[in-house]
Amino acid sequence: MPDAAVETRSSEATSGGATQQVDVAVVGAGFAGLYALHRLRKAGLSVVVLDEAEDVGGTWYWNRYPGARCDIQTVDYGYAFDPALESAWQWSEKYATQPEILRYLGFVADRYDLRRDIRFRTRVKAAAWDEAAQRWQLATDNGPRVSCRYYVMATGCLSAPKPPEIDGVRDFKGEVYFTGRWPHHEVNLTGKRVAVIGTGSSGIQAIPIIAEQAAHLTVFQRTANFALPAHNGPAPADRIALLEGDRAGYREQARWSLAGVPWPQQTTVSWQLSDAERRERFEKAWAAGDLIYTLSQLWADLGNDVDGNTLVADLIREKIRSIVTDPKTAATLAPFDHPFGAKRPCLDTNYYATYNRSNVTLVNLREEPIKAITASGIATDRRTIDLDVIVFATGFDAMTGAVTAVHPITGRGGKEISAVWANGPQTYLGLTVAGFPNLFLITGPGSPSVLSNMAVSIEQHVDWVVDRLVALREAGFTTIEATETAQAGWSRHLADCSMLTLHRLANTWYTGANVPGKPWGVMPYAGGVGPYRAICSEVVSRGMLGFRLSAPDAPEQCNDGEIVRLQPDVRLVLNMLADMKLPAIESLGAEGARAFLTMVNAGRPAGRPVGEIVDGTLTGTNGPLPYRLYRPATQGPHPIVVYFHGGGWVLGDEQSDDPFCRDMCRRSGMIIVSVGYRHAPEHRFPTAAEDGYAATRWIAEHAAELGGTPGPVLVAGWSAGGNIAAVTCQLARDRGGPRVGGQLLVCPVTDSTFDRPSYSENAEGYFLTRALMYWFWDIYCSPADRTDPRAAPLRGKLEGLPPAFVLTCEFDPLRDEGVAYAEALRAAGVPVEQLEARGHFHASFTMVDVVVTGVSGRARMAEALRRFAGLPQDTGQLRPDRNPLPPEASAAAE
Ligand code: N01
Repeated sequence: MPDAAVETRSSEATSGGATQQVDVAVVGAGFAGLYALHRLRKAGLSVVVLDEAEDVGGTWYWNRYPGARCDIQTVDYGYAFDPALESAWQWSEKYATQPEILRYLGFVADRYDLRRDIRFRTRVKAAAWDEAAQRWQLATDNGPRVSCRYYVMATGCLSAPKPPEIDGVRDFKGEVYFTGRWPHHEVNLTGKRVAVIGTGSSGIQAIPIIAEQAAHLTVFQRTANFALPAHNGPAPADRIALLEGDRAGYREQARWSLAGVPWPQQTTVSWQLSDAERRERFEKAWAAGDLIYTLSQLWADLGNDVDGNTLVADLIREKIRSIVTDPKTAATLAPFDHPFGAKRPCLDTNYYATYNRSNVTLVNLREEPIKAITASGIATDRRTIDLDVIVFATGFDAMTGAVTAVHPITGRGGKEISAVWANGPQTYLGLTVAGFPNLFLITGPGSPSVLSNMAVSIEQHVDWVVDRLVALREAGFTTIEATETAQAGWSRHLADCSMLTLHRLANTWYTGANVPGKPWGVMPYAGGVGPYRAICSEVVSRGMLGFRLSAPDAPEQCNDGEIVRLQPDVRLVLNMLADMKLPAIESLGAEGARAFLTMVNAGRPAGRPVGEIVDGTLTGTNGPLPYRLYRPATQGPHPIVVYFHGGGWVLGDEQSDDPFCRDMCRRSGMIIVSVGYRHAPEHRFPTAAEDGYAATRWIAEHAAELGGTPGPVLVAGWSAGGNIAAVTCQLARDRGGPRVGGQLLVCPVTDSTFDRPSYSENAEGYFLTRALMYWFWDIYCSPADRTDPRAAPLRGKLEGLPPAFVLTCEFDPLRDEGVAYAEALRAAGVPVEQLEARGHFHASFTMVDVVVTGVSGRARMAEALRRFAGLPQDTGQLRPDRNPLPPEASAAAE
């Protein structure tokens, strides 16, 4: 029975009467369980590992289908904790086969004498937290029960096969196999009519080999997947040389990398490269045969921007068409419904070429779905295919299934983990779960796990857990448990991280979309291996933040809180700035600060192309002012937005917010005119305010010459530029024009007092400091003038102003005065849309293509501008990154 093949993996034996008492019980004797056993033992803890298999290997024990091999290069896919182990083992290939990896794990088990503490053929039937004993009690199907202080799930991420979900499986009279539970005996497919259902990594590896054996192979494909050629062979000499040149350095670099393989971070973006340069990079990657290289080294926007991604997806589709001779089959094999990398891409050997064989047929389930499996084969709604063998390569109930499907786990108050996770997994760090004391998940949901080189992530998790258990013992604690606050904060951080990548745009097991009824959510941590490692260390250095530590005879210790409140990319930017130990801007003097800003701007990603950029001069009150005009690529005329840059009335010019102006131009489809207003200390208050007003008037009067539509102009500005935009609206109302149709205020300065909470909460550490704001104010405006509404628009009359969009950032000294302005505008009857951006800092939304999590906020700003101008809402044609975000994702930045 196929279902039985999935569900019944070991014989049912009865538990003995005795109970095995240990410090730690570990479930799973794969990569994670073996290393956990080794480290726990070395730490002096008594351990038992339980596994229903007959030997070590975990996923590599079960997944022995034809063609199974690793798709991370074997130089990177192994233990790195012991250099002597590394020298004692030689991989024979670039990508090792399943039998070789299994031999390796057996070798490791022997070398560290691990088998003596492993109970094979033993399934845990239930695990329950015993409140009285403060221990976990485990029932097993073979041998004694286990009582342990700590319980470690080393069950992997892909260990619970998914049921086939196709009617009639039980009726089939032929042979049935699951790639994830391939029999240990020889399976002879020679001369047989075989079907493979599923074209994920397992199917794509198995199909070419099965095609060579079978009389006929029919592949049932529901979703075409991206596959790259492995070009297997000996390990590449350059990687080996790199590793052997500095083994410790190589491994350390992997630990701090994004994916757990030591490739540098790519900074060149796709639009900086010509078509020929992109093709050259792609051909190099195609020839290299390396998934992580291809995902990370082509161009920086491949993984987070739909347009950057489409460029590579198109090149892969072109390759498929060049390999597969039948155009209809090639078209069916070309993935079309998800970005490259959003669903796990595959590494193949002769996969696409296999469809040129005369004994292989591809059935496109999108065109002819399976009606049922019958006694003799598979019936689609167009035909019946007679078969001797059906191979299900239909995947796994990933990540959560690897925990909940193993056995009921009952924590405090009788709560079961599957009930707690009914709406999606809740963890702290992907390692622990509130309400489940002393339970650890190795590479659990919420950790980098499957978005990383598992070998690296497993070692990091095991090391963290064992180090914590040792520290607990030394401190006299016996129980550790995540708090609800910490866990909820981690869920928010996970959702924020999911905005960094395109995984949310695919139906994939990463999000649970492959299992009917499973709650949707990007389950692995998408913020990268290195940043994650730093966070785990920070939890410890901040006094076990988010954990409750206790012991029967000791006072409880609980340092509650959220470990990451910043958006993940904001955190990276701020950490990078902190590491650079830059001087305080206000210590540089105005000239020094301007030179500093020029240097910083030179290092940022180039802005994206727009239709046209024109530099010109307009007439201000006291002479000419420079401007830079950004025109969309679409047919004009276009509404005009007059833009004022940030820089505290002291720094910057009409070019200094260039990427933001380009972005607004592309997203809104409007002309942006960035004004070079005059700066303090050369020109103090009210010069900037008056220049802003005069420039707006001039631009409105010259709209037609500039290619603008007749009618009101809009104003926008960031920071001090937001101040000028707000003031301009008031002056335009009071001085009889020009007509302003709307105002976009991004982190605006609206008042001249410093007593609101955001000034003290965010006084330091978030780039714009309180001291810097003091300095800006002192240079720009004397204290006597600061109550003038042209300096502090919050103090002006607000009735009759144009509609506003006010954006404020949580970690910004200016947050509360921005919020106050929005509230005051609303109270004065002005229509206001407000975005209080959680986890963002003052520069988040102008750091285009650096702070990727700012995308949804900028999309909303552009929509507001279009609304102010009376344009229809963007249908997706205008935006460069037309991400059809699920509602959860669009809300994440707020
Ligand atoms: O599973 P999958 P997998 N009717 O979920 C299809 C790792 N791995 O075992 O995409 C018809 O990727 C399903 O279609 P769709 C690796 O991380 C690593 O192949 O849901 N079709 C899909 O095509 C990998 O990602 C290696 O529309 C059905 C396929 O079955 C992960 O394991 C090797 C269906 C399942 O693909 C899982 O890979 C192998 C149905 N009812 C695996 N249900 C290495 O090399 C599902 N499908 C290390």
